[in-house]
Amino acid sequence: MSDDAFVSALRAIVGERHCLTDPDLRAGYETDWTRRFRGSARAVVRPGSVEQVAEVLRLCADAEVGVVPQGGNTGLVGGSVPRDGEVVVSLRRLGDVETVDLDAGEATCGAGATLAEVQQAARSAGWEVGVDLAARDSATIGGMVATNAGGANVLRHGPMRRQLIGFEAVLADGTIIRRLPGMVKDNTGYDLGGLIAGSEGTLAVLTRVRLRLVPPLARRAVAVAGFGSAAAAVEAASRLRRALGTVLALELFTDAGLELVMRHASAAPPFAERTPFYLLVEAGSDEADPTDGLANALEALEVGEAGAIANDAVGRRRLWELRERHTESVNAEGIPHKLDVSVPVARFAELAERAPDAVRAVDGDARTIVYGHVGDGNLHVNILGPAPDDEVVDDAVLELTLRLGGSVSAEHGIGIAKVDWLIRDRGEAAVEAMRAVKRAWDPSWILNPGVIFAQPDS
Ligand code: 2HG
Ligand code: ZN
Repeated sequence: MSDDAFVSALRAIVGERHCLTDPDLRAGYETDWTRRFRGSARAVVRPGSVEQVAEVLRLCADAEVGVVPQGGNTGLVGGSVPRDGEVVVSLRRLGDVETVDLDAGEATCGAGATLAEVQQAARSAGWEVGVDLAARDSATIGGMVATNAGGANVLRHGPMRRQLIGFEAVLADGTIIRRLPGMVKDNTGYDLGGLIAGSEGTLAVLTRVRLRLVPPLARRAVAVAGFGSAAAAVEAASRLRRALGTVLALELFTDAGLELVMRHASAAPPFAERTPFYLLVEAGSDEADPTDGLANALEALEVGEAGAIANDAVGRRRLWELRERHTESVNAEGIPHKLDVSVPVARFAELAERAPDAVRAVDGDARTIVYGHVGDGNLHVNILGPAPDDEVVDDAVLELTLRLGGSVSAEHGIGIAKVDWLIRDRGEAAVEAMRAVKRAWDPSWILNPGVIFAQPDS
């Protein structure tokens, strides 16, 4: 089939308006959020139904054209942008939040609904989504399941895979599979939804998702405390976890990161004294106000005056922004290298302290900003300075992570950024088992080619 005939066939499926070939219109779909990863697409299509997604996939399979599924394009490892002439399938138009089951505490929505939209629907029905993250206004539920996104509340509710109780997806040959009734107990053969979760668009294209919801906590309090070392902050985090009934989040950031957030997000520091490390803790309760309990627990840590606490919505948001606005503030400084890694909690402080040294050892001019989710052992190492395709600093951080017994991807996925590291992390046998799944589900290798592992003949 000629290129023109292929594009005409795409147009016939999704309609003229939803098949973008003009470079200006494609541009926003072709570059990732960090601007580090970009490529060009043969076309961007925006299907309006699962049937249209299925037809697009059938056409692409017949023509042997790669498909890059895309939600909110907030991924950070290059997995949602084209590499070389694929068709980008944007799921944004499948954005309805169809039902919230009040009794069961479950929501069903299109893959293109944003997290904020689902949170809004859940809240107005008296429920809450178990996962929350800073990109909530753009990140879509389909993309979040496809990447098994984590965020700040994994400590309490787990990542996206744990919220998933039903899905609808289109396989590489255009077959639709659907399992949406929503039953927590459903041991009926292989857990296909669990497999699609975290497969980064390489096994199927998610079109609809059913999520379990969690009961909202009536009261919350957020505190930020300052520490002289990462080790002291991590030690405090585990003491707080034991002392407080319900801990929703335990987050770490540094003074270098705070400086950037103050510069780019017009934020004020949490308190007058500046310290090398900061720990943010959020506690919740169904009944009594958790503020006193949190304040007492912090006092017992003896961090002196270097603490701030808030239980009203505005005050809590102000403290949360100091942590959540790191990503955009780092981006405002330049194109970052982003390493999202995790280590056993016992090695977390060591990683946070040693990562900047490991970077400095290979690039004396690079700037390293670390922040992350202490409770999960998940550190985000952001590096500014090296050219986007210079991977020396990336390798140094990933090397250190493996030496500390960690994982090269905690919550952002492998994408195209860490393909070479997958085998070093998992070993040949495990990666071969993953490839076998890929071959069975997508024999022509058209779904998100180049993501997670290199194509067989490349
Ligand atoms: C976060 O925890 C996100 O804020 C983004 O996972 C991490 O910017 C990053 O590196
Ligand atoms: Zn994170």
